[in-house]
Amino acid sequence: MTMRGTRLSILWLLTVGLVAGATFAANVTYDHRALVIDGQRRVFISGSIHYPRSTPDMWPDLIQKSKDGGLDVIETYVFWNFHEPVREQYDFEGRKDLVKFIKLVAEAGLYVHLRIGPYVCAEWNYGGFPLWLHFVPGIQFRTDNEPFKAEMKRFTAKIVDMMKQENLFASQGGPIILSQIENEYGNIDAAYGPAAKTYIKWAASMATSLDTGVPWMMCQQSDAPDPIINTCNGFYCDQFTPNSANKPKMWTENWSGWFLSFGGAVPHRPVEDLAFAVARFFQRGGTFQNYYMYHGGTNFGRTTGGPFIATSYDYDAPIDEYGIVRQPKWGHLKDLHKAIKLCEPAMVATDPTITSLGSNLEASVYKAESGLCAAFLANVGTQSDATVNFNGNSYHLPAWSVSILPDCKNVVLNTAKINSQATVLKFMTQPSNDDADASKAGWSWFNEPIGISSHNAFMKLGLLEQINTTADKSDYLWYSLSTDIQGGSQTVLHVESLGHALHAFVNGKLAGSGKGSSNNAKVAIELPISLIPGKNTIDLLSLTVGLQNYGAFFDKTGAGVTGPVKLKGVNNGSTIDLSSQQWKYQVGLKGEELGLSNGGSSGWVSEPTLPKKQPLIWYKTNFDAPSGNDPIAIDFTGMGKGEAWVNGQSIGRFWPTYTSSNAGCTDSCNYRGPYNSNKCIKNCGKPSQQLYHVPRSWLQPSGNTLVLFEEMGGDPTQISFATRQIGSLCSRVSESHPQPVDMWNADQTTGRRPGPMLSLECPFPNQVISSIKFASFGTPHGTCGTFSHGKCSSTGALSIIQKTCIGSKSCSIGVSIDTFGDPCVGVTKSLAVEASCT
Ligand SMILES: *[C@@H]1O[C@H](CO)[C@@H](O)[C@H](O)[C@H]1NC(C)=O
Ligand SMILES: *[C@@H]1O[C@H](CO)[C@@H](O)[C@H](O)[C@H]1NC(C)=O
Ligand SMILES: *[C@@H]1O[C@H](CO)[C@@H](O)[C@H](O)[C@H]1NC(C)=O
Ligand SMILES: CC(=O)N[C@H]1CO[C@H](CO)[C@@H](O)[C@@H]1O
Repeated sequence: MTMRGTRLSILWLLTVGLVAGATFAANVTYDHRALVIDGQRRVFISGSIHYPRSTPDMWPDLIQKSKDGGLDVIETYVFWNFHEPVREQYDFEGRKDLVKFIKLVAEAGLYVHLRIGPYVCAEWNYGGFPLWLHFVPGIQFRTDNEPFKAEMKRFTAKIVDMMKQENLFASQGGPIILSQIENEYGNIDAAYGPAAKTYIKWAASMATSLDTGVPWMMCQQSDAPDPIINTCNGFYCDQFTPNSANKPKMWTENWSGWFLSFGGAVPHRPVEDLAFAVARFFQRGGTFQNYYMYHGGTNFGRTTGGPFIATSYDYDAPIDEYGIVRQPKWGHLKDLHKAIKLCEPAMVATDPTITSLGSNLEASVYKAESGLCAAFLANVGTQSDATVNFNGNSYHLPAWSVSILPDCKNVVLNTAKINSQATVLKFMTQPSNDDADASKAGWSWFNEPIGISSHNAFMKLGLLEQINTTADKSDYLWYSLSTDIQGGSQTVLHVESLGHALHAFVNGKLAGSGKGSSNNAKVAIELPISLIPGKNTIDLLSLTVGLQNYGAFFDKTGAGVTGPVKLKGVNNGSTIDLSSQQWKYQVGLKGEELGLSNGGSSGWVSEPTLPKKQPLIWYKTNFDAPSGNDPIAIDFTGMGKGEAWVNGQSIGRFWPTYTSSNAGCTDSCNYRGPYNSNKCIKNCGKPSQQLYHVPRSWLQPSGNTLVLFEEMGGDPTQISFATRQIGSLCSRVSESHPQPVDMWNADQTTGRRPGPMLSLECPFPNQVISSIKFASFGTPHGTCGTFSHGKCSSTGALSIIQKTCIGSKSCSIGVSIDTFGDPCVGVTKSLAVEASCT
């Protein structure tokens, strides 16, 4: 019922929005300072949300949370292979409904940055290129090549026309203020020689000729021809300058975290560093920056690029994979955005004047003729805090931080001082709805045949490259050989593959497996085997785990068993190379041919006993959705590697047995100093990904079908459901923090500055603060979940917080001795609180 209500109101909003939207055609241009909308320079905060990485049901909430977080613009790539899986057969339904996504953004009152590419990288399969493109005669990707340019132009024009038909460009009254052509080509264009230059010139004029009425940009392309704006991608972009004095300084990918790989640890970028990078960019004249990602989401199905990019694309983004705000990241950035927006009038009026205030200390002042003044003070040192004098006042600047002064006098925010609450999220295992035994009895299965089983199999002399052979119709390719070579007692099967993973069967038994890694996809295995007298069969199941998406000529990175394949130590001790023998090939699995993924087919059995720890088994069961509205995950503990489908929709590849290395994690992540994707990683020595998102909208209350294909051997009875919930709500605010940025405008009228406040708010609707697990005013230790009292602690803090907060959805308290008394005179105190909501 609630669902229906939501849909109706969205429909209503859409209709009203379109009518309203159609009347506001905007004139979008740019100058050396900023994008200019209807003659007004603007400071824009943008964030990436890729529509296919969530479900249409989630879109309105993700967009609203982005707006609440202070974004002005939503950025998305357009995923060519998702929309045109077969040449000239387009699909824009469901998760592919780009127009609907853009209209929802417009509805929320936000702008859109449409990055058409159509090469997108994006940790997306094959960088977004459809596989059929690879088979176009004479094609060379991303260079001055006629067949490629013709296809690129056709798809780009198709998307632009679609947008125009729906009046989605700002010039038509729609939300799109900016579009991208190509993507990070400048990083790799040297490899393409002089043709790279002509290609980029062509791409620029092709895009411009499509006449969208809004500017185009290219990221990481220092030679982007006019009028295309060249922009910066990176962890920091404060040092970037565009290639013309007429173009604004724009940052189109600021990596809010990093992506997860199977076999990798979980990336984490501390918000103090992210906020520092953003503030530095605006301090040094930037006016548009985009978080890559603001919501990362999930690589459903076989959409992940790679190889080895995980199914979760959480990205440590401000909104997590499940659509819940990640705190304090989301909240601190929200405060930062408000602080920057307070500076916008001064920032768009003039260029900054940048001066040194000492070693590692820098001030930027935006002082307009009208008298408007905003300043940013930075300490870019990684070790020591500093105190600086600026305009006759003294300011304390922690190491690696920026203070923002919207009036050139009062600090409204320091990037290292977090006012936002933190939340600890947890997964709660859901008891199985049937009795344990009943649910175990509820599994049926199908044994995938080992080796060739399809009449579509074919013979070929020698070993074939996999992507050319499968055209990515499946992850799987069988290489099969029957031989009458006589083995010895010490025969070894030696197989080399370009990747990505491999299972070798000898005479119908799994002899061993091998896998590459995100650093090196190649596989080489040596397996001791025993051959029988007479015929022996060798069946190699080679598989891909997401196709390459980045690098010069990435499309030519092959996969599969290209050899050599050898038998070492045969009867007379010699080695026999089998590479150029007559091999038999089968693209894909029997179960794929039968369409088992949606639960259909008559091949399923449920007796005599459920097979466990055996390779190549399809499993099926029915389940009821976990109750409530919390986001759902499946915990794949007990399983090896494969793919899973819920009601016929692929939730992605699972691979809980691929663990990260033990090294490289630290308990105390120091945000000070330049970030890189290996810094502050978490979860070392554990499965890279154990929990896999199942969108609520794919489930019915009961009678859902779960199908798994397990390659290596697993025990499906160990699988469980979990729901994403809030564990605790915490905050820690010091007397030395600036007061909340929200109160700035009120102060401007009253002239009073009351000092720092601590605020808590239950994140889910209909929740109230139900208990205070910890409260201390003084010198408390620890972080959320591990707070403890320090030497100095006011006695009344707990009861004061309880009185103020319990029973309310949110509460705010002044962090000062006026509220709590002074437990230690002369010491800077802070207030730490841990609460829970129900
Ligand atoms: C759009 O704005 C630019 C710069 O502000 C101006 O030169 C141009 O005439 C405007 N175009 C229209 C159609 O209003
Ligand atoms: C695929 O086949 C083409 C044409 O035979 C060949 O040029 C190319 O190198 C092959 N690709 C790979 C990755 O081996
Ligand atoms: C060993 O046996 C293989 C196949 O049975 C044969 O081709 C090869 O010539 C033999 N090598 C020697 C050194 O006898
Ligand atoms: C140069 C580089 O590493 N670019 C990467 C920036 O981050 C995006 C998103 O993770 C990737 O798509 C690029 O490959």
